[in-house]
Amino acid sequence: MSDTQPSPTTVSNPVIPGFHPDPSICRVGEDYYLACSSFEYFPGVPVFHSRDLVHWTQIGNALDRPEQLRLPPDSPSSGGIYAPTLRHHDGRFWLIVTNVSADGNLLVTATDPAGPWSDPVLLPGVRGIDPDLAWDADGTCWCTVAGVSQIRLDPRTGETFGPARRLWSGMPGAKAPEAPHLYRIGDWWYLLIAEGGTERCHGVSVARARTPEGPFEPCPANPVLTHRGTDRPVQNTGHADLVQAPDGSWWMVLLGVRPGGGTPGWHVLGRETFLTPVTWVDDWPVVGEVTLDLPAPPWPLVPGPTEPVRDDFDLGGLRPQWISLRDRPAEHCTTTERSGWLTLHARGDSLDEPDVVFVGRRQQHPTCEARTLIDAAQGRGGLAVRLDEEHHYEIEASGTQVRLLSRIGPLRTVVASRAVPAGPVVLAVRVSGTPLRDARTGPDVVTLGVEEPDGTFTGLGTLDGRYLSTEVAGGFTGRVIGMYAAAGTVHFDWFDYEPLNP
Ligand code: 6LW
Repeated sequence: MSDTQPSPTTVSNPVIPGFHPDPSICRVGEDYYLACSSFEYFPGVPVFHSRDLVHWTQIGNALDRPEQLRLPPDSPSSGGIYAPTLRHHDGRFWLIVTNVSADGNLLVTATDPAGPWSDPVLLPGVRGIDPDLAWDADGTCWCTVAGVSQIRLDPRTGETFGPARRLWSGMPGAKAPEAPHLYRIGDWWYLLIAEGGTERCHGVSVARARTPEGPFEPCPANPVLTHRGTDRPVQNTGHADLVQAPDGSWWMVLLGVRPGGGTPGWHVLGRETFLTPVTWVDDWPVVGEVTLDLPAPPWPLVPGPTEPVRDDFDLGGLRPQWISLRDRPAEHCTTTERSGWLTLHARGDSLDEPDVVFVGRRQQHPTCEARTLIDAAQGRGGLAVRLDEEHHYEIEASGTQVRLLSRIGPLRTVVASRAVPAGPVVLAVRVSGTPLRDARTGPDVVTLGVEEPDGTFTGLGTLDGRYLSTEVAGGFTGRVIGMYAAAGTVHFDWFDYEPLNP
């Protein structure tokens, strides 16, 4: 932002769009760091950096080695890596997280949050999901998990001490007390939780005590945040974490969704990371409404590097935004076999398979376009919009044939096919909005096709986007758009992703 340009009065939420749920945040000096869940994708636990809480840049992934992240081939979509907690203590970064498909709770540390992160310390004594770390002034480390219960932990060895103790089970009648975070703020210990379930009834509640072990008294105003029963454009608000800015102000990061279409509303980008301010009244947090246009924070904004539209795969390795399914063995995925190309050697024979070779990036905008130049002379592969193994649309090339395929639950369809000239061909996907005609209008439509030799786009079909939404497919993730190989060897010269104007 140049000195002459006035600072904006509002900033856009979500601050980290696309499926980046269960955010956990910490601050070191002027720098903020944030980590999110990643489920069946490898590498796992994306780590972000910001100087202003508004602009975030992914700096790596905490679990980027098979020794850290075991995701068995039969592990389900939306299994794997659930909610992390990221903290800075005693000169190091600490990240605790649950692998529900193997190992359970584990802890990794780093001096540089961009990595490398340590091999995991397994935590067999920590039972439950959504583990949190908090340290007392005497150095005692308290680990709190969903439910909500707590156990004393040595984070360096993983040893636990004594039985887990139930601290609080949330507000009467609310289900799923989870996502606990424990903070020492002033004379109080605060216990922040999510409850109501991560769907439309999601909310945030808080309790406080004079010691980290309780007893905790609930805030009279609980839930301190929920959008349940409202017509607000951001829904499912919950799973929050608190951070104090250098100027003493308090802020909350949390997950939310942006449903589109008629009723019940379908969200396709997964649960995204939002920001909202927090004030304090009578030593209780008061949380601002989570809006799409957030009043700008009272400090200079520091935009990060602009993400390029095109990835030419010429960096010698893949950028941290690229994710694969459960693993990414070098013998199946390389950018060195053909210099400046991404080469995929097939393993599974379609996107219905959990071990299909896939490299994708989160869809982060309601309307967007993705394109790739594919050489499928020696195999079969293409460009896909994926929610999970049972919900995906793809434009697939093999030699001089291109097909549009769809998988919706039990239904597999070859929607269209056509011949293309021999040689590399540009495949393209366009996601665009749909005018709200009636209660049954879906959230968007997905057009998949090819670019002719003269560059014009020819769609092979336009499919209803509701079938690639969480409300239809279920689960905890959001759409990922990427490249795959289903037979033989397939090469990709470049990949473009850019938002389109609504
Ligand atoms: C996570 C739980 C939740 O462990 O969903 O939204 C689970 N909250 O806290 C997976 O994201």
